[in-house]
Amino acid sequence: MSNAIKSVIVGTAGHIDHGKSTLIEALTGTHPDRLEEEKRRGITIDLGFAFLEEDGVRFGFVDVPGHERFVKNMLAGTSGIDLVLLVVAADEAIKPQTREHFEICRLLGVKRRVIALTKTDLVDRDTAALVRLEMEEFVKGSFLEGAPIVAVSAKTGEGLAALKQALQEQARKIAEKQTDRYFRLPIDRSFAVKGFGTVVTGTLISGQVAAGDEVELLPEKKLLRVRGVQTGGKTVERADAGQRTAVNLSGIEHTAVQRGMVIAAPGRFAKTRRLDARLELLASARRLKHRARVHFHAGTAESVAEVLLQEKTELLPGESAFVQLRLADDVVVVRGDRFIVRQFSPVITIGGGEVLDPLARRPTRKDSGRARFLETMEHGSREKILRAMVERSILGVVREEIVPRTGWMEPEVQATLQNLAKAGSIRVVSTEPLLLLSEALFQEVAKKLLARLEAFHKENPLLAGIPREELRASVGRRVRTETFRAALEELVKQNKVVTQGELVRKPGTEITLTPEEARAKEQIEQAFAKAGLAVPSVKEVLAQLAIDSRHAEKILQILLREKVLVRVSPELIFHRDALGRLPALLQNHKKTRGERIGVPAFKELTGITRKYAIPLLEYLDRQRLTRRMGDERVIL
Ligand SMILES: Nc1nc2c(ncn2[C@@H]2O[C@H](COP(=O)(O)OP(=O)(O)OP(=O)(O)O)[C@@H](O)[C@H]2O)c(=O)[nH]1
Ligand SMILES: [Mg+2]
Repeated sequence: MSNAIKSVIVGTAGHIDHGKSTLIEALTGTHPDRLEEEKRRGITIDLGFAFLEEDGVRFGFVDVPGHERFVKNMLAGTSGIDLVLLVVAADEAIKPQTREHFEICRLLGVKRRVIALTKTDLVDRDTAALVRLEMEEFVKGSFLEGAPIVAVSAKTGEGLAALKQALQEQARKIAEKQTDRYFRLPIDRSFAVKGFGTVVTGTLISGQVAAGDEVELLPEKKLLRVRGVQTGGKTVERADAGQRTAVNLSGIEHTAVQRGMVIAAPGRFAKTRRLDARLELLASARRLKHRARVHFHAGTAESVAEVLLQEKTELLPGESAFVQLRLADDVVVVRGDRFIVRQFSPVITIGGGEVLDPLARRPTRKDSGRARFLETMEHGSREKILRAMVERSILGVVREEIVPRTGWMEPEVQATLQNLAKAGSIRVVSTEPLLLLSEALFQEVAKKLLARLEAFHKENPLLAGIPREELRASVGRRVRTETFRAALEELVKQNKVVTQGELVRKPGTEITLTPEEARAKEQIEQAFAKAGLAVPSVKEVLAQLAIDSRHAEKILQILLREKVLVRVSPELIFHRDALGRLPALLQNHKKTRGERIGVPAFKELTGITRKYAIPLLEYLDRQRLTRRMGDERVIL
């Protein structure tokens, strides 16, 4: 389906006034400065855009400001570029933002590059040659080494053809973008167009977007409809990764959308304020202390961040380390995204790196496996990464977190999962919804259940088994219900456990009552059944039995567990049938005599004395069949 035209995003870089915008105009015919203030002051403040289509390549230019105060705008434009056009004026050579922009492009992982030595009409040949040498020296050993250095003059047009040629050559080396990833577009502008409504623009960094699509605005988590799509100023059916893209959105005011937000495939990305990353500190930076505050930039977003170091109190210039970044604002990033950090004050670029886990957990002193985990996130295979994620999760990993944390597609998740499950290292606790737990942890839960059950049988030799809910509660909240259920099922499969209705027991522990015990059980039940609501005292009932009191007490417990008898107060026990008649009695009273009922009326209704009436009413309050109001009850 892909047409023959290749889309390439070129970002300018370089010191203020070195001729970036003028050069873009000379190349494309469009002056990228748009704002009134930019025209008045003769400097670029915010991002500008221009297009050039030549020899099967559609260049989308993102022109950035060189002014040191607007580096943050530069950063929003530079993320997502394929190729950097570093502009150096021949009459000024290397200046501070030449260096800063160079470092930013390096840290963002920009691979393709062209250096334009511009304003050559202002210098003589020797000077131009000298600046060229200086540039060669400057880029030595860096990602820019070997970059074509093209001498140009936007004024005379000299060198422009050679520059276009150099851009073409670099463009040829850029791999086709993968359009089959989930759609993601970091927004750099939002405005209203008469008759269309809200339009957002940005560099489409992955996937595709077409008119009619439903997209999610993040971090707001708002679903929106795409009304139309443009690339390079033309309306298109669909925009692909690697294109400058304008998306017309319905269902939202343009003022509600800002630079830094993202539109993306619904449900595939997550916002975060805590991420684990590899951070490289520039050699030119000051040492960075644990918990230092910095400015964080990723995609078109920025936030203040706190840098948490691991087992270190500071990071030295030129060093790199695993860090956790705690952000003041929500951002949307996935594993592998690059970011830049700038010193809090004065604001200068001090480093950057790569996101390893966008949904990181709070670091703790005890967490000794964190470094190994991050190494896996950095370099590991998909299988190793998923396994490491699962192994570090006590509650288990759910589907909703896998895609946002890894950026994988659903089929990739599936394939990885199958390989791992086959290897037996992780347990698919449930598939709908997906829940993954480490096999070791799963076995631990099963072992715990078994131990708990054994203890129960030991303590309650006369009870048939432990109610499921009680067993569930005994393993605590750190075990999800799905895990409990799966572990129990596993134990049943292994014939280590038997379930019987709501009861769980060990096989071979069926309690068989002796004939005397069975008779005693019968007698107890009968005694309470016959008494109705005017129940006898427990002691009285047990005293009449032919078995000893310890046994009698146990049998009473069985009846209570089986819910044949119900304990209403410490002294009073009722048969469930007697209690079962109460709701109907109360409702009848409500219908004929109103919703309020006092103690005397309740005694009359049930034919019992005050001794029973008060505990019973309190029981009914607890059961939410009545509610106390002063001396009376309201029947609910
Ligand atoms: N003589 C000469 N002047 C140039 C050339 N290129 C740019 N200029 C002039 O240099 C000044 C700055 O050019 P811009 O293109 O605005 O510089 P910039 O790098 O975009 O500046 P910022 O965006 O503010 O960083 C303008 O007055 C241009 O006319 C050139 O090749 N020759
Ligand atoms: Mg400019």
